[in-house]
Amino acid sequence: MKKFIHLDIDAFYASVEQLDRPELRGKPVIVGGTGNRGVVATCSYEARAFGVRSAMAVAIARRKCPQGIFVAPRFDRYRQKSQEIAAIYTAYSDRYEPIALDEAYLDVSHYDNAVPIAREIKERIKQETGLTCSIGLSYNMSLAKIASDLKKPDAFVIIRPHEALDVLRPLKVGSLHGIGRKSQEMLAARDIHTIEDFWSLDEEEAVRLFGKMGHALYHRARGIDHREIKMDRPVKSISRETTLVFDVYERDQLIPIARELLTEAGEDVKSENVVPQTLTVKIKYSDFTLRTKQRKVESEQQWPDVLDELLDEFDFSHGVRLIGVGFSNFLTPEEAAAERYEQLSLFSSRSVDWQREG
Ligand code: TTP
Ligand code: MG
Repeated sequence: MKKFIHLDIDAFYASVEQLDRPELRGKPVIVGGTGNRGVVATCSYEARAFGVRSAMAVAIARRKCPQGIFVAPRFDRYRQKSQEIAAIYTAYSDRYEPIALDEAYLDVSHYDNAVPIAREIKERIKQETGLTCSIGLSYNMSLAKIASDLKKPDAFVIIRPHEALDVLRPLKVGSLHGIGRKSQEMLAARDIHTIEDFWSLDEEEAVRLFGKMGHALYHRARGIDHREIKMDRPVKSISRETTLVFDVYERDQLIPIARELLTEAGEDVKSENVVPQTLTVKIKYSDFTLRTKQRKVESEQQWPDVLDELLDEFDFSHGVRLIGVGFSNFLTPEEAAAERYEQLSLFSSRSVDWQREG
C-alpha cells in the first residue's frame, strides 16, 4: 500500500508574524494589503472566529473585526520559514512535492509504519520552526489532503482504506481538490452539495460536467487516486523497510522478508524508470544500532543474489528488529545502455575491428 503525507502550516503568514512578535500571540492578526483597498492574504485563527477569511477585502475585514491587528506581509521572511520547514520533511523521503510555501506532499510508502514518522515530522516542525502544522496521512494524495484539512489547526488525521468512504460521505463537494467555488455553485444548482450527493453522478456525467477532470473527480470522490508525487528533480534512492514483530536471530528467517522488500522496492524502481547501480541492506538491531551494507549491481537479474551476499555480511546474533532494502545511484535507461555498450566494446573491440576489415 502506498502512503502519503499532506502537510500544511496553520495560518502560515499570520503564524510567522505571531512567532516573530510575541505581543501578537493570541490576538486576531490579519495579514494583507494594509490600505483599505487591499485584500486579506490570511489571518490568525483568532481573527477567523470573527468571520475574516483569505481574499476578503480589508475594508470588510475591518468591519467584521474592528479589534483586528492589520499587518503588511513580509514575503522574504515567509520564504525563509518555508525553507526551514522543507529542510525537515525532505529528510524523511526523496519523494516530496511542495505545493505552496507552507504546503507539501510526501510519499512515505517506504516506511512500514508511517504513523510515528508523520508524528515526528509534525513535532519537529513545531520544535525547530516554532510553527504548528496540520498533517494528513492516507493511502493516496487526494485523501491525505482531505485528512489534513479535516480538523485544522494543529491536526493529525489518518484516513485508513476501510474508513475512506465514511469520511468522504458527509463532506462538501468543495473538499475535493479540483472542485472550486464556481464548480460548487454549478453542482449546488443540481442539488449536489456533499460528496455523497456527488456519488449520484456516473462517470460519464462527471466528464460531461468537468471535461477530462471528471474522471479524476469521479474516482477521488470514491477514495481512489493513483497520482504519484511529481518530481522536479531526480530521485536519489528508493527503499522499503519493515519493523519485525519479533526480534529475528536467523538469517533464513530474514531472507523471505528481505526478498519481499526487494520486490516492492524493485517495483518502485521500475515505475520510476531508472536503473540502480547500488543495492543497500539496512539492519536495525534490537539495541537500535543501525548498520548498512551496499554493493554494486549491474542488472536486475543480479538483485536477488547480491541481496543474499549482503545478508551474509551481517551478524544476526544480536537480534534484528528492522530490515530495509534500497536502491540508489540511478542511471536513466539510456545511460545504462551506453554503460553496458562501453563495457561490452572493451572486450570485443578486436572482433569489431576484424569484422570491419572483413
Ligand atoms: P493556506 O495554507 O491556504 O492558508 P493558511 O496557511 O493561512 O491557513 P490554513 O492553512 O490554516 O487554513 O495558504 C498559505 C499562505 O498563502 C497563507 O498564509 C497566505 C497565502 N495566501 C494568500 O496570500 N492568499 C490567499 O487567498 C490564500 C488562500 C493564501
Ligand atoms: Mg496553510
